Formats: sequence, structure tokens, C-alpha cells
Amino acid sequence: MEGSLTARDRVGIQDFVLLDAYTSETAFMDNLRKRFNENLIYTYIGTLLVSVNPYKELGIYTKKQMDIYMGVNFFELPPHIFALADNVYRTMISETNNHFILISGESGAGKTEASKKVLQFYAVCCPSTRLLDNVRDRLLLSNPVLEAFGNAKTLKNDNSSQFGKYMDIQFDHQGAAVGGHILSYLLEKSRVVHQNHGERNFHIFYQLVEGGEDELLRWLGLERNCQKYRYLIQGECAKVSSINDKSDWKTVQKALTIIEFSEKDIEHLFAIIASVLHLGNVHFEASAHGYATLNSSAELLGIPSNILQEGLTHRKIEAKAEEVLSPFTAEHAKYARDALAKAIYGRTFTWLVNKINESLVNKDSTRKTVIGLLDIYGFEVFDVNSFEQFCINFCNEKLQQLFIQLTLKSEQEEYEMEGIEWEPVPYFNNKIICDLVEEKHRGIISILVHVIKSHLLFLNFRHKLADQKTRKTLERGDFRLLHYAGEVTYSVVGFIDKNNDLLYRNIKEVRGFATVCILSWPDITEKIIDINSKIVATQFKSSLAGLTEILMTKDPWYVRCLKPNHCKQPDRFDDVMVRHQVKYLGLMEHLRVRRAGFAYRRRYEIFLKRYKALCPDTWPHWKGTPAEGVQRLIKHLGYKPDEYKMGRTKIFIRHPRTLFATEDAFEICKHELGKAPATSDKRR
Ligand code: AD9
Ligand code: MG
Repeated sequence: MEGSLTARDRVGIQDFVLLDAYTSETAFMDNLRKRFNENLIYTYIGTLLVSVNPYKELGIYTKKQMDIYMGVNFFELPPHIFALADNVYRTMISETNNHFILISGESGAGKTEASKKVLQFYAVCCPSTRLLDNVRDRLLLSNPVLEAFGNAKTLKNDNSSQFGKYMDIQFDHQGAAVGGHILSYLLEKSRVVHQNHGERNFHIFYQLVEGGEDELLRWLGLERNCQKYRYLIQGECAKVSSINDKSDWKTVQKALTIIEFSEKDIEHLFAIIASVLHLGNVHFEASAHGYATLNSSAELLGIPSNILQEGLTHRKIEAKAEEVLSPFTAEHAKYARDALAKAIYGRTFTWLVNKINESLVNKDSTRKTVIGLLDIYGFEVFDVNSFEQFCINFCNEKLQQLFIQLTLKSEQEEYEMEGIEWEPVPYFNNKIICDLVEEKHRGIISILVHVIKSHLLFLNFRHKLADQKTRKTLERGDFRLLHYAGEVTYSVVGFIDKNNDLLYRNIKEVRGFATVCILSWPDITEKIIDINSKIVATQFKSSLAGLTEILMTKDPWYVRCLKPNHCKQPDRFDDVMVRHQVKYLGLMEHLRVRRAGFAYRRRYEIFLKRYKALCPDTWPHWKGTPAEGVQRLIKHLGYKPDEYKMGRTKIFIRHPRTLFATEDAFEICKHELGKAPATSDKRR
């Protein structure tokens, strides 16, 4: 382990809070690099976990490792994602409150992997009954299913999440995982019809074509050749060396069965996936082949093919109580085809999430606590950035704002409120950028909505967005945001189309004909007349506001993921790149606040209630104020003056080891008293 000086020189320090030169970015980087070179990818800043993607298997996620970390005090073992998971879990049990783990970092930094490790830890380590085993399996197996339909190979990441995911894991009072619920955020579905060079469509398409059984493919009218499908080959990389579509197909099949999708459901699901592939091959120069694929698509969706054809090639216009059909141009027809493909896929994804949720419902209504896991798409910058990047980066911007609020801002405000002496730590607050995007009337989203409603060109409104400092000249149709994670130039081309989730009205009617249940499943947004609700950006903004609300009611924990290089390579630590992430993630500021501050704080009542048995003066009842009781208690326990501070309502403890010592004494005392309080952790 990391005791002796030489070892410490070699492997660095496992908690940045203990770094001597804690204000120096160079020292921070040195420590991170040292550890990375020794395959030590985790380091703490207090209770925050910093993780650097190793891009190789380290053998540190075994059952044996889980056992080692289970029920052991946070700082007693080398940093690990399991230690964090365990700490969150035990805090939830002992305080009977709700928590969330926010996993952030840019695309490819390791967020999804981290979230899977947390889930695995809970699935394996929490007590269970045979009855609940299937809940755990379903929780675990929801991952491969959602990844197949919601992840894709991008330039940044071979398994890049194209949707945001928030998952509640519900625990009963004995700490068993009894249920779960998933919220998904804005699936980036334009990739269904278009992929940039070097990128793929969603994994599931390739899995089906590569792995689907002969009989199934025959039934779906598919060939076992991705090159045959226009929607699969625009990025020119249908095959990816790191991905095994065939075996992933098997995993997904098995998962679907265990999550209890019926045979009919699975049949419909793949009929839809195949119909999208067929749709992609429809072209509108009346060639026989084009119509053949249209027929296949129609058949799989259960739509009469003349209706589908009419829907894709004509617009219905209402004139004087009469309906007139006006033909589309070929260009328009392609647009209609792509819009339908995206809508079908989007609907299917929503249906999938709902089905999984149904299978995760906790049927027992007794009191439960939850741990929320947030894994979203990471910040991304490409050569050309469009509406998708705008949404993804805005989402990251909002989460950064939440992090700032909950750590840097509220932490400092709390010291002030509690009357604790404190040297303020300056930090960059990105609220200004969030406001620029989402402010009522003046924000980019508001302008966008205004433009869409009044059928104007978004280009004309560019000057309204340009009140930021810009260095390089912008092309017409560009605007630039100085995000917390760097500046990004967005091209507004397609912003309006991508925002309009409205299908041509007649296409919507076409969908109404579909006999496949997934598509006729009611869409709540369709009941809302307000045009605002149809605009993707507005929907996204309000769903993010909803997410913030969910998170604000829970206690936060953080995993900050760093990407060591741009080439997805092991053993390469690009200094400039990592330093940039350390900066924009606010890790130095966080460290400064942590270092100057106190690792633990507890309200006097709670602290006293838990530990009063440790002091004869406070046991069994303390007659004075809770603050006086705590004062008496810690004097008895021998706390040194520099180890704690007394605030107005809380005690602040500088280092976790102080609290751990008290906690250990409590465990022994509990044992001696021969009583097991409800809060005991029986796993130890
Ligand atoms: V994105 O925003 O969804 O594009 P993530 O989710 O941050 O991104 P992901 O977890 O998918 O990144 O990690 C990318 C790849 O890095 C994985 O597919 C693994 O190959 C690799 N990785 C990430 N974390 C680990 C790890 N702890 N151990 C080994 C890892 N490999
Ligand atoms: Mg991911």
C-alpha cells in the first residue's frame, strides 16, 4: 500500500486533500500522472472521486474486489468506484435519506463504464432474497438493451451514449435493491438517418444484420450485409474492431427475455428496426426497387403500402372543407421519409424505456430510499457542431452549474451561515452561459422558439446571439458559445428542422394505421396543443429543469471522469488535454474549498442522537441544548481544537478520520450495550 515515502513518491497520494502543494496545478497533474502510470486510475478529492480512463482492462472490478470494499470505511483502502458506491449505500442506510451520484466528464471519459460498475456493485453486494434476484438481474440487464438502442460509435467513443440516463435504484429498509426507474433524456436520433464520416448508426441495427438468426432475417426481408443499407453506411465504418456485433446481439436477446419482453413484443421490436432499414432504401425516382423496399417497410409496420407511399410523396392540404393531395418534390419526399424513420425509432426507444420500467416496478409499497445514478452524454466538440451538440453541451453546462451550486457555492454559503471563519475561494460561475441559453425572452432557446413560431430564418437572428466576445470571425450562420469546457462554434444550419418534432400531418396519420403496437402506443405530447411543447429545445430545457429538481432533493456524490488522450489508447497521458479537463471541471477550486473546509458536518441533534452512548454525561438522556451536549461528548472523546468547529446548528469535522474513530468507538459500544440500533450495518 501507500505508506512509505518511496511508495508515496512512486504512486502518488490517494487523496488530493493531503497534497502538500495543494494549490499548485503542477503538483495536481504530477500526482494524477504518477498514479495513472502505475495503473491507479482513481484518486479522491475528499469524497469526490476522480477517475482517469485507462483504456484497458485492469482486473479491478472482480467479485473479490467488491468483497474487499464492502462495508469498509471510505479512506481505509485505495480509492475505488466501489468504495464510493459502498459509502453512498451505507450513508443512505444510516441516515435513511436519498442520494445521487453525478458522473461527469467529456465524451469517452468513462462515465457509462463507471455507472455500470456502481450498478454491478449494488447488484452483487446488497442483501437479497431469492424473490428479488430477478429485480437485480433486470436492473443489470437494462444496460445492454438500452446501450444497443441508445449508443453508437462516434469519433470520440466507440460506445458513445446518445441519450441521457438517470436511474433510480430503490432499496427497502433492509438495504435490498427492490426496484428501479429510468428517465431518459433526448435521444439524439438524427443519427438514424445520417452519420458523419467515421461514425455509425445505433448499435442495434448492426447487431441485427450481423447476429440475427437466418430465419429472422428472412422473415424481416433483410440480407446479412450492412453495405446493403443506406442508413448503415454513411459513416463508412459499419465494422468496428472493438465491437462484436454478433455476440452483442446474443447478449441483448438474452437480456430482453429476462426483462420479460413477450415474444410478440420482441417480434414487433425487430420488425420496426428492419422497417427503418427498408425505409432508408426507399428512393423516389419511381424505380421498381425503391417501391419494393417501401412495400417491405409497410408490411413490417402493418401499414397498407399505398397509404405509406401516399404519405411519403404527397401533402394533404385542407381547402374549403375539402382535402386536396399535392405531390412533394423528391427532396421533400426524402425529408418526409427520414422524418418518419426518426420518429419511428424515437418512439420505439421511449417504448423500450417504459417496458423496462414496468419490469423494474417495486410492487411493495413500503418505505424505500433511493440512490440515483446520472450518466449523460459527455461534452463534445466536432469540426462542425449542430443542434445535437448544442443540446448535449447545454445539458453538461447545466450539470456543471449544479455542481458549482452544490459544492463551491453552497459550501461557502453554509460556512458563512454557520458563522465559521472562512477565507473565500474564488471560482468561475457558469450561470451566465446557462442564462444565455435558457433565459426567458432573451435566451437562445427563446429566440429559436420565436423564430420557429414566426417562420423566420434563424440566421437573421444571429446578431442577437452575438453579444459574447468572439476571437475568430464567424461565418454567416454560425454562433459561438464560451462553454465552461471550452468554446464551441455552432452552425445553425438545420436548427429549425431538427427542432420541429412535428411530422407532416399526413405522415402522422400514416402512423395511425400501423398495427404494430409499439407505434400505436399513446404519445402524451400529442395531447398538448401548445406549440412550445413540440419544439425539441423547449422540451429539453424543461426536462433538464425537471432533472435538476429531482437531484436537488437528494444528497450529491460526484465522480469526475477524465480522458487521458484523443486516440482511445492505453498508457498515454496527454498532459495538455488532461490539464484542460482538470481546469474546466473546477477540480482545483473544489480541492481548495475541501482543503480549507471540513469533510463532515452534522446537525447537533443528529450527531448527539447517534453517539450519545459514548459519554456517561450524555447517556441515556441529555437535558441541555444539543450543542452543549455535543460539546460535552467530543470533550469526552478527546477531539483536538483544530479537528472541529462548532457552527450555529452543526458541528464541522475537518478530517474523516476523526469521524471514523468515533464511528468505530460507537460500533464497539453498541456491541457492549448488546443492542443493535436500527441504523446498524449488519454486513460488517
Ligand atoms: V460518452 O459521453 O457516452 O461518449 P463515456 O460514457 O464517458 O462517453 P465510456 O464509459 O463509454 O465513456 O468509456 C469509453 C470507453 O473507454 C469504454 O468503452 C472502455 O473501452 C473504456 N473505459 C472507460 N472506463 C474504463 C475503465 N474503468 N476500465 C477500462 C474503460 N476501460
Ligand atoms: Mg456514455
